[in-house]
Amino acid sequence: MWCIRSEGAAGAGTMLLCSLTLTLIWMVVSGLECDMKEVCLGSRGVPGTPGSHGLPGRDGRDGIKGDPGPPGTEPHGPPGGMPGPPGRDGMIGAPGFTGERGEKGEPGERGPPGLPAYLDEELQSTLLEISHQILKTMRVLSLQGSMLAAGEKVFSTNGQSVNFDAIRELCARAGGRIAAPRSLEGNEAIASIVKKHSTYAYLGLAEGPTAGDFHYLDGTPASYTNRYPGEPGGRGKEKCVEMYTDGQWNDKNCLQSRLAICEF
Ligand code: MMA
Ligand code: CA
Repeated sequence: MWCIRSEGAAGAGTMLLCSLTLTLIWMVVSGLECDMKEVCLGSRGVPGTPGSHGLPGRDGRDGIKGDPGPPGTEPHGPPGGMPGPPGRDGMIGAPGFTGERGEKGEPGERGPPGLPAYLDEELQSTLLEISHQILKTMRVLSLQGSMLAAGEKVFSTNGQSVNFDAIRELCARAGGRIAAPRSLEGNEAIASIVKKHSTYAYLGLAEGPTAGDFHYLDGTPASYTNRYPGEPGGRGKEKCVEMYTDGQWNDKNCLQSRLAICEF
């Protein structure tokens, strides 16, 4: 806005009126205030250039803690990363299978000298107790007809009739051998079993290369015989020996089914 001051001349008075009128009009149009002693004229100036930025404000207070982020998508570290240190040892596993039996070790050192067995009262007492128990067991088995004691031997049968080789095998599996009479007592014991089962039995004897020459299965010659009259009559063709129900013997082929009697 610019102002023209009044100087009092006639032309100037007209001009003043004109200026005053324009000023008033301007004042109404533009809404500008003006001192009555001054004539205000002009238009709004060009805006000045923007001031420079002020200094940065102070940091604000910390915000509230955010929610945890989603799990990462890389299960392992980024490619090219160094491997981590080894993990801790796992739990102890289940026991493995039993290994093969090792070789027998060296004999241990000789123990301290002990009492002779006959002076060891505890040992003697234990042996006596065992022999009593065995005697009782043998009495029970004899009562039931499961065994027959004769001299040093015990005879027994499973009641089955099979061929000579099968009898030898089953007696060996039982820890004994096919019964062979070596005395009258033994022959009568075996004969009692044969009579009881009403069937013939093979004996533990075999014919050698010479016809009529019989021996035990360990090769020793038969020291006791109880031949049926006229036997052996097989002339070398009947290699086994059977016992009749009267206890007498007959040479016989080895493939018949005969009662299996074992001795122990
Ligand atoms: C059968 C056989 C022989 C036995 C005679 C006795 C025929 O053969 O058992 O071993 O000697 O009978 O007669
Ligand atoms: Ca015969």
